[in-house]
Amino acid sequence: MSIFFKRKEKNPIRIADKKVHEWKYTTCGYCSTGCSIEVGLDIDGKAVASRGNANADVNRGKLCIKGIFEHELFEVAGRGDKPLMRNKPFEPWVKSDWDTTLDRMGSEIKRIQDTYGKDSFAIVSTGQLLTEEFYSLGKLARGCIGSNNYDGNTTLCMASAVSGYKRSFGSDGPPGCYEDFEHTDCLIAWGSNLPEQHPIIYWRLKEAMEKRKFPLIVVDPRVTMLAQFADIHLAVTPGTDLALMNSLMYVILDEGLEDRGYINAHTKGIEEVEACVKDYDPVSASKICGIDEDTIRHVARIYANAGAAMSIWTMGINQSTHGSDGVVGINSLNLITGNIGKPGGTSLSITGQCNAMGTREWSSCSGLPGYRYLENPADRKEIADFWGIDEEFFPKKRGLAETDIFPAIETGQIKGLWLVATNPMTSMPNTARIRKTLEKLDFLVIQDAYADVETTQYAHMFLPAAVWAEKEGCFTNTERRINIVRKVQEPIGDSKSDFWIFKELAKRFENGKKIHFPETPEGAFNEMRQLSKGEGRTLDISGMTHQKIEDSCGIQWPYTENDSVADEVAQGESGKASVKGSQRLYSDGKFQTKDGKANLIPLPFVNNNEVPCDEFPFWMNSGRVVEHFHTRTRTGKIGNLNKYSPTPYMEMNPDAAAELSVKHGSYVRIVSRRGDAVVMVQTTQRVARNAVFIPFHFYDCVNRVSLGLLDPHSRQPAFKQGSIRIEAVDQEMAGQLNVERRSY
Ligand SMILES: Nc1nc2c(c(=O)[nH]1)N[C@H]1C(S)=C(S)[C@@H](COP(=O)(O)OP(=O)(O)OC[C@H]3O[C@@H](n4cnc5c(=O)[nH]c(N)nc54)[C@H](O)[C@@H]3O)O[C@H]1N2
Ligand SMILES: Nc1nc2c(c(=O)[nH]1)N[C@H]1C(S)=C(S)[C@@H](COP(=O)(O)OP(=O)(O)OC[C@H]3O[C@@H](n4cnc5c(=O)[nH]c(N)nc54)[C@H](O)[C@@H]3O)O[C@H]1N2
Ligand code: SF4
Ligand SMILES: [Mo]
Repeated sequence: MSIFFKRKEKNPIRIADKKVHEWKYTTCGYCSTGCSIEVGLDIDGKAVASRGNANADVNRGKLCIKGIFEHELFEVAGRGDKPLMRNKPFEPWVKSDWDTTLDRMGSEIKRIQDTYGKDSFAIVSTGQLLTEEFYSLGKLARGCIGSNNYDGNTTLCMASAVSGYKRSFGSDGPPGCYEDFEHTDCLIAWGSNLPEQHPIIYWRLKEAMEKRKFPLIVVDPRVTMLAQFADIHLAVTPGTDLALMNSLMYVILDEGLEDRGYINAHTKGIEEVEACVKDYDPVSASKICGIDEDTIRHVARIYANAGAAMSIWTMGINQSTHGSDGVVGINSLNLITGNIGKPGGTSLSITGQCNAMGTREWSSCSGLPGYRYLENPADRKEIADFWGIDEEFFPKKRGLAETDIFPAIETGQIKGLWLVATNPMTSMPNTARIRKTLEKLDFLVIQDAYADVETTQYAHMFLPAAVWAEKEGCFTNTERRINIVRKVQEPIGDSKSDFWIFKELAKRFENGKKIHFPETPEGAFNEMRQLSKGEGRTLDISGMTHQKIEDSCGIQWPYTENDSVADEVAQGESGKASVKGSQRLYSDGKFQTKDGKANLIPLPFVNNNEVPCDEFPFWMNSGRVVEHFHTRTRTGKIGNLNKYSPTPYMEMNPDAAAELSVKHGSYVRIVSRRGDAVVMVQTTQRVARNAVFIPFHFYDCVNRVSLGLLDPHSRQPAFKQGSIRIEAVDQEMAGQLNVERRSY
């Protein structure tokens, strides 16, 4: 007889029947994890549900809370459905049609360029378009408009990782993959809070740890959710990770724990690094980074003695004045222990936006498509010939980064700006300055899926874009996996795909008549495949097609034509349709430098952080929460996300709060050298007594106050370090302000 009783169904959980008629394959458009999603459509073709795709190696049927409600983002308030024009900001908008709008845009760009020079019109894009759209925008910006001041919001995000990869390995491109969790013997997470920011990568890590326990070490000044799950939490003094890295290398080299064979065969510069880290013995370093000397030694030994060890990192490293150096430091730690390109031994930046990789690869933002350089004459010629234009049209070196474009507007060097899928009035540091900067523009165009984004206030023109799965094309995720967004429904109203907008605007320029803009994203993808071929190119996608990508739920580059032929032969025997691509880079120890060796670079730590003082006694840290994405243009309008985090708030240590007589749930004013903001206090031991943490998702909040000093290599702002004081405010007025500020 069964030992189980048949349970009486008292309150059975019922999942509402969404009346799904058909499920369509696509890829999540929020973070860079790259989850495969299926969107459920009802009989009328309306998106009513989302679910994870069980065959996808990345997410294996799972989604995080943002993915689960992603089908709701199409039809929320504020979507742009008509092109809008006006003569001056703050005047009423006039609805327009596409031809008139794009004609005016083309003639305004030409007028500004003819009057003030080619580079006086700037373009700032994003990490959230499809790769084929990025490639087309590159053609338009570099090949037709020809302004050198063309960059992306990725300067706020991944620029330090790109710069650090290039300095260490000679090229951008994350060398590892999620499967490395299943092979590693030790993992350090630097300034990365996976459970909230990359929940499905976290789930992969947790699964791997449950199967085979290995130490997880988290370096973060705050007790994040990931820190709570860690074996060792190093609550580093903000902005001093570099001193800690140097000290770990000191111990490893001092105790002979390094991999000499690997260092000699595959790297250069060890002598310089040895000389530099001599200044960072654990006693000296502990005074800088706040981690005690024994712990530094202990962590160094665990890492170096592990069979395979890996480091992952995100914004805690990138968004600092030492961002690029921090990335190089992590790479060096892995190089000296022989942990690059082997299963479980790697240096893996966790990317931010869904397609921050795609823009690095194909948008021509910092160069030319396919990791080519403006500085390289052969690259300029190759692309000019391929596109059918004169190579002299290209500038010979990269122009301004996003964070230098705004100051150039201030000085009058730049007169016109086109923002594509980015919302700097909320996301840039020191927004009071950004506000004044935008007011100086002769001509500002916003191209966004939502007409109510804050930056639109200052615009002369608004172009309504289709969003996410109203379009078709690819995203590349953190582990170099190209996955496909399939169109599941038509764009709303008169909005158009960014792909279409770029193609049509190109017709307004002389070179637009010479350069071919394919009619479909697949046509653009085929051009990219051709450009990716070549001896020694890591970014080779020539073996991929849109269909093959969908059949495989994503393929990791490089994936060459030869790989594809080999897979087809193997598939003929096995009958399987899916292929994998390449899991790791540099497994052969050959890097993208002239002599094939990786660079070990000495990194002396210069403390230029804005540290707390008598007047501004608290460290101010900022970041994210799981249910919101960036400036909330999507998640702020989705009930099941916004309801969990509707109010701008600040984490504050209860002892510090008691000292200042600040109550949990009350409002305070935070003040920095830049400005002030009002936030609600949440007391928690997650933050140290002299530190606060504020989610950056809200308008008129933390970025009124943030510093944003720039990294010298990557030009990425230090969002994570700065200092503030906390003042009392009238509670009623603050509450009212809070209601007014919440635009949705
Ligand atoms: N839910 C959600 N997920 C997202 C996003 C989102 O907006 N919402 N955005 C996506 C994007 S674009 C990005 S870039 C990623 C960001 O992903 P993460 O970088 O993981 O997220 P953040 O909260 O910005 O910052 C991570 C951590 O850096 C720590 N930190 C601050 N200062 C330092 C320091 O000096 N040293 C170290 N070691 N750590 C420090 C902070 O305390 C914080 O816990 O998330 C992606 N995923
Ligand atoms: N204080 C502080 N500030 C930060 C950070 C921090 O940690 N702290 N993090 C920084 C980081 S890492 C990042 S990545 C930035 C993000 O900063 P932003 O890029 O400015 O923020 P988003 O809200 O993602 O803006 C993207 C815009 O694109 C629109 N959009 C979405 N999909 C499409 C599309 O398909 N086409 C078009 N045309 N538009 C679309 C959205 O509606 C939205 O308005 O913020 C940075 N700012
Ligand atoms: S983890 Fe990232 S990619 Fe996956 S469902 Fe969540 S937001 Fe989307
Ligand atoms: Mo980001």
